[in-house]
Amino acid sequence: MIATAGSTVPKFPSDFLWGFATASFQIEGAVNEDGRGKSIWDDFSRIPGKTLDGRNGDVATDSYNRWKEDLALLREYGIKAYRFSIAWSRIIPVGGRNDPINPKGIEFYSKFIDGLLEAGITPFVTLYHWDLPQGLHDRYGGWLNKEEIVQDYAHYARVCFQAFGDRVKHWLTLNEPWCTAILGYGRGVFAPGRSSDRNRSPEGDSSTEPWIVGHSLILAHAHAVKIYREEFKPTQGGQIGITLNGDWAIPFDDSPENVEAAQHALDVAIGWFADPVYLGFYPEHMKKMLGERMPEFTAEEWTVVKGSSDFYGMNTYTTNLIKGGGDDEFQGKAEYTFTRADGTQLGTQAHCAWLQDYPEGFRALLNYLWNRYKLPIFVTENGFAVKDENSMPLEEALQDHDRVEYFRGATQALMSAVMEDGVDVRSYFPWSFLDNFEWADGYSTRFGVTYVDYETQKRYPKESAKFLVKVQTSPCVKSHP
Ligand code: GBH
Repeated sequence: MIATAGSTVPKFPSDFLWGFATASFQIEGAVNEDGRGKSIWDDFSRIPGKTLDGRNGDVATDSYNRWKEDLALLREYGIKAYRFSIAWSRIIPVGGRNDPINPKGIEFYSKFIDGLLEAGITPFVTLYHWDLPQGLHDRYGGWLNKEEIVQDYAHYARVCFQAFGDRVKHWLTLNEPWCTAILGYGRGVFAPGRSSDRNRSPEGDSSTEPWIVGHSLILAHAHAVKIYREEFKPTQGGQIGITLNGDWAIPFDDSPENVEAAQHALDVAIGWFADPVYLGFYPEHMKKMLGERMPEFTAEEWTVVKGSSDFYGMNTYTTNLIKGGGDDEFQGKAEYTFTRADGTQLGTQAHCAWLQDYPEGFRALLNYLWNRYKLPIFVTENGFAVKDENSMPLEEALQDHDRVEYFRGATQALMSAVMEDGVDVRSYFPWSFLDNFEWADGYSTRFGVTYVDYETQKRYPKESAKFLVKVQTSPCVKSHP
């Protein structure tokens, strides 16, 4: 709804969390320090051919050792909040509910959280950003084993609530379960690298495993939330939810087939997780598409799953044009393109093939999620990788014009969604605070608002960091008295 004279114009919330985001394996390095156990990404990223530049996560941005320097930079930026993730295998090196807890791991995050709070920065903590303890993968197949993983994850979550919940009031259970399931067990491009493609993966079954893994992920999330709400929330008083990836889907044209396909694309990208968690059912399209391969929840499980998130956690990067057809189940049997019917491109192309800049899609998706799930939205990731930034000289890379334009469009879309459409948005965390280990891309794709020179580990603010710091203090988003 567009606000008109006489109607109440929604205000921009004064406690809105502006910040930056990162994830443990992408920045920490120090994989053998202070008793950390291996994660599934350790060895996977060392296998030749698994990352574009052949590099791994052993050092990354060395943030485990340089956390004070990172904190000083966050403080210099003057942002209000910082989203980071905890490495499960630093807290419980082997991972399981009967395995030893590592006090050094707890101490590391505890000190970091204290440092953030002293700097007036709100910690926004992800419990799981893809770095499953290798020990659990070896012991029982990790996410493929629902009975075990749900209990082990719930135990790990409880340990974190106990250790950090007196100071952390914003929790995310899982980052982007779609990626864990599809990229790790369907396409085989992420750890643990399972798929049906025997040229790529020695083991795996892309037709069944992703759906089994998705099911375990939903239950693990829901049980952690149940524990938080029953044992911690009454005294600690924080909020907890899941964060999902999802990009806006526009029908390629207005043919009924393509209009339907766009909804199907959203059903698999978002509804697979959001419909069970927020509404209490799986999307019809998925049930039809997968038949007996779609694991069902028991009545008892549904009572834990339905309503298991206090807010909508949203990671979004782009918009796709959707055509019906094709047999890619991971896209809902729809085809994705950025090329319009008239041959033009949707927006500016990023370094990654899957990403173009289209701010209108961000606004549309915020409205879609608000109308469908009716909960406050925390935008926990949004960002852009400038084409060929990695091969530019430093001075040129710091002038990241396309990223600035991306964030200009995105923050304007965000303002419009809040102030004109009345969408309840509570945070905006650009991805990422630093250039970092970009998973299967290695270090060749840079998403940071801060440039990292991997030779020296020196950090340099890009134009986009300066732009975003300015936006959050601009008059229209300043606190209302
Ligand atoms: C985020 O995922 C991650 O949370 C973050 O760790 C990462 O660094 C950041 O994006 C930048 O990539 O072509 O089939 O491989 C973003 C969601 C979903 C975007 C999968 C890329 C590729 C699908 N991602 N998508 S495919």
